[in-house]
Amino acid sequence: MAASDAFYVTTPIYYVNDSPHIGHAYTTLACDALARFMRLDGRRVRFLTGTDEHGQKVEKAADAAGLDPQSFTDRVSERFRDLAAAMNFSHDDFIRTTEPRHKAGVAALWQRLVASGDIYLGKYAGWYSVRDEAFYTESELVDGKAPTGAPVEWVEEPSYFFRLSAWQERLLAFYETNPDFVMPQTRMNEVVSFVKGGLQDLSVSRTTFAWGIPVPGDPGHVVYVWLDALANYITALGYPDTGGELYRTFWPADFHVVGKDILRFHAVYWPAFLMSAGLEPPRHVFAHGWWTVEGQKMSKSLGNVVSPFDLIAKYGLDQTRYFLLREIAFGSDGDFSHAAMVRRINHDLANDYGNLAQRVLSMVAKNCGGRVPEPGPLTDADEALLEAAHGLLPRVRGFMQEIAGHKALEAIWEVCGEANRYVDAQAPWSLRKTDPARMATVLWVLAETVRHLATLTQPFMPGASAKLLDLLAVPVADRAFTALGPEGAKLVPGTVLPAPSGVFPRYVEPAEAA
Ligand code: ME8
Repeated sequence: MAASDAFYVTTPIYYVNDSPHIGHAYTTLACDALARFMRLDGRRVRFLTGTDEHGQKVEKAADAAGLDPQSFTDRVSERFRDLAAAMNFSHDDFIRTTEPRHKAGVAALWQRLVASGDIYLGKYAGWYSVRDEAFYTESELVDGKAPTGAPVEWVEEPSYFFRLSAWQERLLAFYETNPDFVMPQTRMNEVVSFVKGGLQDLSVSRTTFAWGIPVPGDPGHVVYVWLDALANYITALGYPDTGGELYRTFWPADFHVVGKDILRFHAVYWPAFLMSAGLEPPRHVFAHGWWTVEGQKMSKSLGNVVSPFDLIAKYGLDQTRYFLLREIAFGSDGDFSHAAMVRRINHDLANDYGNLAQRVLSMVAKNCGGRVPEPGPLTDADEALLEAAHGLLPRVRGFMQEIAGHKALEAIWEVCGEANRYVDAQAPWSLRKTDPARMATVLWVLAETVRHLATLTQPFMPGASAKLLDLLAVPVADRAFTALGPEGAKLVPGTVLPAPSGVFPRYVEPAEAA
């Protein structure tokens, strides 16, 4: 049983057959925001990402690049680590399936499954899709292709099988006692009906290529890449050392976050492997939706693959992070478009949030001698705004518990809107001459509100939020969520503030800027 304050979140480990695109950046970003949120909320967090480096798909990609698989995976895996740095991801560990710690863990897991009597030697004859690294039955094919549209080839080879068919009832019982094992709920329903439809034993070794982990005791076979890959979530915790600190603290995982394309592997095969090995299944698998680009499927052949590196260069890092997390409901599909990106940057970030912060900070600089103003008695309007700001954390926490980052941001922006309306209604600029004490109160209430907003936007936009907190001279020790709410830390009147500067510039088309 994991420690009660522990929180373990994982991304899929990405195939190194190709460079990272926004789909990969998206999943890890959602996990990063969640991990950052939980850390600021006082949880002991472990956040894992990595690369999936074995299998026929990677072997073929290496071959096409004219490299041996290890040199090739070293090179492409590096691109994913570069992405993590470029996106400011805060993972605690990056696992590569070619590492000795992982290979040893997979071999141990295999032996455990053999000991459970769930693995037997047979012969596979059926369809295989290298692109999906998945086996398909004849009845699953659509127009001679995998249901995903990927090409398939006929494969006949000796193979070890996992007795998945024997796990049907136990999986259904597990889903029944853990109805939110798969999130969102509609995905849980899909998984249940898939398993109710009957399960076939799963081929878990291949013999027609060599780039993989050898089957213990039978090195003519390599372990099926999905059994190899799924094990990363525990090998990164030191499995087979289940008595070790990491494993004891963090397993079972709180969330495996995946795209909907790989839900079946995580929600059916993985809990079956784990239960067979006498290990606990994860608490939740969250399957998110799919990004299209300007209304089209993102694909190399269409030449419309969006590089996160390009987005960051063009729009800025926190702008990119904000857009991806805010634009679509986590779980639903969504579309990336330049117009939508610019709308979010100029409307939500520059006009709503940036402008609020800029107005408040520049009035404080100009009219309060660049120091946090001293508040007097509070009016109902002041109390109402502060209450809204104080009430944000429990609301945002509730949303983050279901990885609804879009709802969390929506709630934060509601308060941002309220603060903008309050500035207009209170008109502190005209109080300067008539009632400077009241102006000071209004500006203090606003600065406190901005402090709440900036503290809460840290998980989503760590760089810009830190800059805002710097501009409010919030000590680093007061940036965790314990500093929020009526009992939290407050801005101290008289504190000297740095000279204000804009945090969210408007996006101007290069042609307009020239
Ligand atoms: O499947 N929209 O790796 P992979 C949203 N190695 N998310 C997308 C996306 C898109 N258009 N395209 C990709 C694998 N993703 C296995 C995983 S885990 C034990 C092994 C994201 O490189 C999404 O998270 O094909 C999807 O599940 C993942 O990338 C697939 O990455």
